[in-house]
Amino acid sequence: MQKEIPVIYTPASFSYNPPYELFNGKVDTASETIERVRMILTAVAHADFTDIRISKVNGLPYVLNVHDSEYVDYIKRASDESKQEKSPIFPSVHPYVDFGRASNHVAERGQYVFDTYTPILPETYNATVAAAACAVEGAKVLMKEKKPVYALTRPPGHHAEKAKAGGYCYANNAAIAAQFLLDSGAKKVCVFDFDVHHGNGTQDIFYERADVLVVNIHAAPEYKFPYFTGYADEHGVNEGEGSNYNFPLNLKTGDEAYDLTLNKALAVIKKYKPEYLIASAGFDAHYTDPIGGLSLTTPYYRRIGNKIGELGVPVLSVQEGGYATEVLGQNVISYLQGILD
Ligand code: Q9C
Ligand code: ZN
Repeated sequence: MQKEIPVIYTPASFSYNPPYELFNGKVDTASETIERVRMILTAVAHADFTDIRISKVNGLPYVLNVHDSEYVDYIKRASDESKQEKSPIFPSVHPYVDFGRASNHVAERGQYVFDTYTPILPETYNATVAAAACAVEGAKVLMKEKKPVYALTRPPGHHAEKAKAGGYCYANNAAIAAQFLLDSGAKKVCVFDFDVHHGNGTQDIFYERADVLVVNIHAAPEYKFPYFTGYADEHGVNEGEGSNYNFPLNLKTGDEAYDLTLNKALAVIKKYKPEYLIASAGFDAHYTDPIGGLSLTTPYYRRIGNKIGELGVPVLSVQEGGYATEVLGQNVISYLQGILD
């Protein structure tokens, strides 16, 4: 059997460079850098089991199948505004009543972006649509070839809600791929998210639906971003009741304890019997990650890949976080190798 993993990326991932983030009111170094994709691409180029492709799809129609058109239009307008102003766009006032209406550009900044870590730059809109296209192209390959695929998406996606950006994410690449598979005839898809942060965006998008099982393992919201969601009792509502699972972990959780939780999460997935699995693959649970807080090792990412591979479900891995740039490429390779084993 031929063993290879197509890697799909876009040059647009190299086009934007967040200058800083605002953390608790102070200017802080941006974590989500171009260096991240550079390190991953270098690592996959040196691995002999990868087949590197550039995405050619127009992502916009697929983005609009998941995100509100007013929100997508805002990201586009704010990108243009950033270019005019020669300055990144940050929010300052967030909606403080649930009947709030955003009718000027200051209000919109708070309406459509939920934190101060996610600036909008001149290139944000294009890069966002192009990254989503990588995930869709990955899903197309998955359907056709029924083999593991990896979408090297930057900006990442799992914090982006239907109508809000946040956590360095503007379009939810994994959710867009899942929706594409459903629109192409699949009945049951699972998104499994092992980024160290809770995938609040993916949870938001599918919270009332039973056609997508969303399973998350992450550092508990008591300690880590996104702070307000990711508790174990968030199970979904209405039709979606019972198709959302959260496995929050204590800080410093290492390979061994993580593995017990991983087994529980995979048992939930097995029981659901998805036709396709989308892995929201973040590598910020690594012990050297500057913002993560958990303690996984590089060899353990291979175990995660092994166990995902053993499910016997075609899997599309979509790149999320991972900020220890020195080891990011090795972590990705370790994980992908694990899927193939
Ligand atoms: N300056 C993803 O991993 N926290 N997003 C920043 C440190 C924001 C992470 C605090 C974490 C967002 C895709
Ligand atoms: Zn993360």
